[in-house]
Amino acid sequence: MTFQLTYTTMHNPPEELHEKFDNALAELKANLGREFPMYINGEDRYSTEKQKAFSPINTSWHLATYQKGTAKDADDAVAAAKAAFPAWSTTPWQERVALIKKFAHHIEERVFEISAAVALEVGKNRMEALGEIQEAADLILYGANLMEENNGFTIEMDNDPIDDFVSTNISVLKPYGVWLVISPFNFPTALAAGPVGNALVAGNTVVLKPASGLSWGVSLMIECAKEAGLPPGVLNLVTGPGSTVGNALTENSDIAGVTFTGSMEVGMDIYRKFANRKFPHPFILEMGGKNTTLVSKNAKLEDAAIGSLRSAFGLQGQKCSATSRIFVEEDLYEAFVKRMVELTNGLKIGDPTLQANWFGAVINKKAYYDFAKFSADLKKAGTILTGGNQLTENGMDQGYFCAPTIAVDVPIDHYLWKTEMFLPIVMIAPIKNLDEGMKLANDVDYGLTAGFYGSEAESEWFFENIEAGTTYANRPQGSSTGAWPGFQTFGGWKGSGSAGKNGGGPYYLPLYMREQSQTRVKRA
Ligand code: UN1
Repeated sequence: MTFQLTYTTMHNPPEELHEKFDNALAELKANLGREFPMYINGEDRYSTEKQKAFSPINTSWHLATYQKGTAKDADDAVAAAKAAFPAWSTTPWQERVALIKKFAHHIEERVFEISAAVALEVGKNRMEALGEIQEAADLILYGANLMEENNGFTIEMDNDPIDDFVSTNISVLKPYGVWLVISPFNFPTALAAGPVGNALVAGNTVVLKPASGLSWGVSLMIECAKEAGLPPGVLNLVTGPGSTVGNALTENSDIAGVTFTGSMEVGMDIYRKFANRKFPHPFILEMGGKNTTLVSKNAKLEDAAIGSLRSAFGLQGQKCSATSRIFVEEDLYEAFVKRMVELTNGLKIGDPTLQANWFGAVINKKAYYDFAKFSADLKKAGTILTGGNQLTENGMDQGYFCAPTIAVDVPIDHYLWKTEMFLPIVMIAPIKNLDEGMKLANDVDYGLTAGFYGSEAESEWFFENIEAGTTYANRPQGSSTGAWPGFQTFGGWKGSGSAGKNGGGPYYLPLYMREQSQTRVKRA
C-alpha cells in the first residue's frame, strides 16, 4: 500500500484499508473476552482479582479481562526493571535501536488488529484508531531514528588549551534508570508507545501503567515487544487502579523518572508528591488543554468551519488537543455559526467501528453524566444551538452516546470557558477584533494547541502571540488536532505540560537522558 496514514490523510483513505480493518474487526468480535496478563521480568503475571472491560459502544460487549494488579506487582515490576537496567543501558545504542525498530515494525504489522481493539475499547472511529496505532509505531521510530542521526548523542567539544597537556572533551547523554510511564485512555496505545519507545531507546528500562481498565491496545503492544525479543525486565506492564498500583509505583524510590499523560488535576497531584523525594527527578507531564480556534473575518469560511468541526468533535472531543472554544470576528460570526451547526447536524453518529460512522461514544458512565451536567449548565447560561442531549436511538442506548454540542451566548466569565470538559461540547463567541480573541485565548491556565484562520499576515501575528506548544494556521484537516510525529511536534505550555519540548520532535528523546561531560587529559 503506498498510502501513508496520518491524522491529516485519514479523511480520505483507500477502500483497501476499510476491507482490512473490517476483517480484523470481525475476527476480534468473534473472539471477545480474551484474558490478558501483566508482564513482569519477561513473564506473564496473573493476579487473583480481575477487571473486565466492556465497550462504551455497547456495554454488554465484554471485550477483555485484565489483571487487577497489586502493590506487590508494582514493586516487582520496578525491581525487574532495576535489575535489567545495567545490561540494557550499556548495550551499544545501535543494538537498542535495532531492537526498538523491530518492536515498532511488529506494531505496524498488526496495525489493523490493534486498531480494531482500540476502536472497540475507546469508542473511537476506525480511522482515528488506525491513525493511533500507526502513530504509535511512528513515535517509536522517530525516537530510534533520532538516536541514529545524533550518533547516540556523543558530541565532541572543544579541547581547552593547556600548556604541556592535551585535553580531550566530550559530552555524552546517558539514561537515568527505571522510567515510569503512566498513559491515558484516549490514545491508550500511541501515548504509551511514544514515551516507552523513547525511554527505551535512550537506555532506560520501563514500567508501563496504562489507564485503569483500558489495556487492550497496550497488551497487544507488549506482545509486539516480546516478538521483537526485548530482554526480560526491560519493559514491564502493570495493570490496575491508580489508587493501588499507581500509588505503589509513584511511591517507589527506585523510579528514576516519570512520564505522565492525563488530566492536570491528577498530573499535578503526582508531580507534587514526587517533589517530596530527597532530590529532584525528571518528570515529563503532558496534561490537558482548553484549546482555542481563532477565526478572522478574512478567513475562508468553509476551511474554518470544517477544521473547527473536526477538532471540536473528533474522538468525541476527548483529545487534549481538541478545540473547545472558538472566537470569531463579528463580521463572520453569524455565517460561521450557521455553517458549524449545519456541518454538525450532518455528522454520522453511531457504532464508530462501522465505516459509515464518524462520531462514536464517550468513554464511560462518568463522562456520560458529566456531559449531561455541562449541557444543563450551558443551557442555563446561554443557548445550545444543537446537541446537549444523550442519544438513544438506533441502539445507541446500549452505550455512552452524547450528541455533538454547540453552545453560544454564554457569558465570557462562565466557568466552562476555562474548564477542560473533554467531551463533544464547543463554545463559540463573537469578538470585536483579533486582539480581543488573542487575549481570551491566552487567558487560561492551559497552553496546548491552538488554531487560526485568516490571512497570511494575520497568521504570522497569531504564531507570534499565541501561548501554546502546537499551533496551526488555515488547516481544514483540523484546526487544533492531528499532530503527527516528524511533521508536527506535540506538547504544551503552562498547565498543559512541563517539558517545554514536544513529543514527536527533535528535542524529545534527550529528555530521557542526563548529560555527562567527560574530560580526558594527557601530558603532551
Ligand atoms: C491528545 O490530543 O490527547 O495532535 C493527544 C493530536 C494527536 C493526539 C494528541 N496527536 O491530536
